[in-house]
Amino acid sequence: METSNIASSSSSSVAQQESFTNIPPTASTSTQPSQSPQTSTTASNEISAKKQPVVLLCIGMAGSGKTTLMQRINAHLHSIKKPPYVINLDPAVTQLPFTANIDIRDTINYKEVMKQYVSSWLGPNGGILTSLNLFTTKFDQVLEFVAKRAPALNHIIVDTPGQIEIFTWSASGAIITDALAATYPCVVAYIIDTPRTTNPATFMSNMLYACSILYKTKLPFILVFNKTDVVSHEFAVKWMTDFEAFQLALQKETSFMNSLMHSMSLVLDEFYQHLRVVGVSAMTGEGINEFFEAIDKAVEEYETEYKPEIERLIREKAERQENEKQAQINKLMEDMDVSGNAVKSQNGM
Ligand SMILES: Nc1nc2c(ncn2[C@@H]2O[C@H](COP(=O)(O)OP(=O)(O)O)[C@@H](O)[C@H]2O)c(=O)[nH]1
Ligand SMILES: [Mg+2]
Repeated sequence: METSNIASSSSSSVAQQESFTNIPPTASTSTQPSQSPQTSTTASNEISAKKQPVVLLCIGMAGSGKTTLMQRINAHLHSIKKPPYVINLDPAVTQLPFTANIDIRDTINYKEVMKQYVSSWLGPNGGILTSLNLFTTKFDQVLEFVAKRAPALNHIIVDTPGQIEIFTWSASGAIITDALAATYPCVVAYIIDTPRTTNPATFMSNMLYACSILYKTKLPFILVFNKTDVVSHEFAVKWMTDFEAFQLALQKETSFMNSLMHSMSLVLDEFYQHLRVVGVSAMTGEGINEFFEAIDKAVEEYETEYKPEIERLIREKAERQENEKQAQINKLMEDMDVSGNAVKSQNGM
């Protein structure tokens, strides 16, 4: 398969957009990137001590309003003359309300990926996953582009695919997240469709999902209740801070799962302690200042709690790689010595 066919021939790039070199040919045969671009190049680097822009990862279920919120954040930051660097990682989105500096769609043609992998019956989700995997093979280039612009930036905002699990549970998603978090303060904004979460059972399953993402990404986390122009998020705050109130709401639901939900809500109570909650309307802009205040607090948390841990992991990984390298060199030396002896004995020396 020709990988160049996958690379989009889109000529819609505008001046500020970055352009990539072709996807390496090996990318066409592998749908699972195997190594982090960041760790392969800068594994031994400490996180830079100078002030770095904040990376804001917008994650959430399809239709929760990630893209609309990205546009709101983008507009807000432009209005205060601090334009962000914008990355779109959703290959299947048809229209973006903002111009991305880096757009996965300029490099990967999602429809072409689906066609070319038709023999393996790639459905829409498989197409998005494969596109993301192919893009991840180029993520070192993305990091270079970002690094060049970083000194002049305050924010890097990242839109992720509509299908939440593709980003949060794929190898590519983890590689991209880890690579960004290894260099920049990184914050997850988990976007929730508030009007569709007013049922206690739905609310709890959404919270459990958020909980799993928190533990998966291990990054500072903001719960963003979106669409507050339709339904206020007060009920959610009440449920999260007043355990009895949530139990009462649960009891009103006559369901065979009540006791299970009761036990799970006990677990979630602990999870809520680690969260920042804001209500916004991406549509009207309501709550956007509180949202930015939450980001500032999350960055403080990153600096004091997450950064030392990430640095420790990077150091450990670098040491492990160094040890492995040394072991391989030792093995090579031994092998050379053995073959040298063999040559000597063959020559009767
Ligand atoms: N009323 C209202 N609708 C919103 C808001 N944010 C997003 N939407 C709508 O929700 C739908 C999904 O939004 P989108 O940003 O594409 O969601 P995504 O799939 O998470 O990127 C669109 O129809 C948006 O217009 C909001 O704050 N209020
Ligand atoms: Mg979207």
